[in-house]
Amino acid sequence: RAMEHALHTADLDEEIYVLFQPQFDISLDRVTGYEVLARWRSPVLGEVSPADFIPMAEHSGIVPKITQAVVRKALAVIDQLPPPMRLSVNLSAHDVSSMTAIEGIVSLIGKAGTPCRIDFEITETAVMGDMQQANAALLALLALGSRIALDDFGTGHSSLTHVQKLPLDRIKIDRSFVAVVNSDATSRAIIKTTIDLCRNLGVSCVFEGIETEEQLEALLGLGGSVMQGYLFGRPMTQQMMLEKLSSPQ
Ligand code: G
Ligand code: G
Ligand code: MN
Ligand code: NA
Repeated sequence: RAMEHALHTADLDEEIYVLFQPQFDISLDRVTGYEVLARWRSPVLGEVSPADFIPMAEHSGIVPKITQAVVRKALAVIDQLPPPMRLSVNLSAHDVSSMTAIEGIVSLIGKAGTPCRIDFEITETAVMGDMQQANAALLALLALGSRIALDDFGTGHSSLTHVQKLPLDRIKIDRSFVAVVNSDATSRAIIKTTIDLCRNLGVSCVFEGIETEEQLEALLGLGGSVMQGYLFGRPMTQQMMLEKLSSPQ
């Protein structure tokens, strides 16, 4: 209740801030983009985890406002990233369940004018309600030049219908599979099959939550190429991201 009230009265542009986590392409041997991760620093409640406030925001319908604040922050930094580097923003169910919410995002990106280097991540759970509407929403983003990733793949309400019907550029294999890649043969088989699926579809396959060299080696052995996780970089501030980019390794 207190959280809901604090969120509804929050100055979102002020209280929501974002961190950036690198995505490393093995075959290109460089960081090709960053996932943009929302954080909330409430003057009343202090730091609130997105694991707490995103579901609440989703439930109370305020999530499109948060998403738009995050998109504005991504647009404010994108020009400082050397092309072809891109940023990737997470979407929730409400962002794609009405054209009004999607038009808010489209308008922000349209106003920025420059060739679009903002991508989006959507979970299977978020598109479940009305797949046709979600599809139309994603097509509107695609028309801007954004790319769409299917996030947390393999968890929640997985269905190959999503892969079949949605206009995807990448699939992000959930970190729960990565975590056990060296101890669970079933997860390894699922990863291998998903890599093959991505290859056959011509979409890229991103691994999340890589924390150890052992996990990385196993994924490379299975043919993985785009990696995200603490081993490659924790979510970092804009300042840290830009400093790393300007300092030679
Ligand atoms: O950053 P962290 O791992 O703590 O995020 C926890 C969850 O919150 C993840 O599922 C992540 O996708 C989600 N999340 C982070 N930022 C955003 C955001 O801007 N919008 C939405 N919808 N979800 C986000
Ligand atoms: O649901 P989504 O994939 O968008 O969530 C991304 C979340 O995963 C972020 O909250 C981020 O902080 C978290 N994360 C990123 N890398 C790692 C990692 O290597 N290990 C763990 N445990 N979490 C990670
Ligand atoms: Mn994500
Ligand atoms: Na994910």
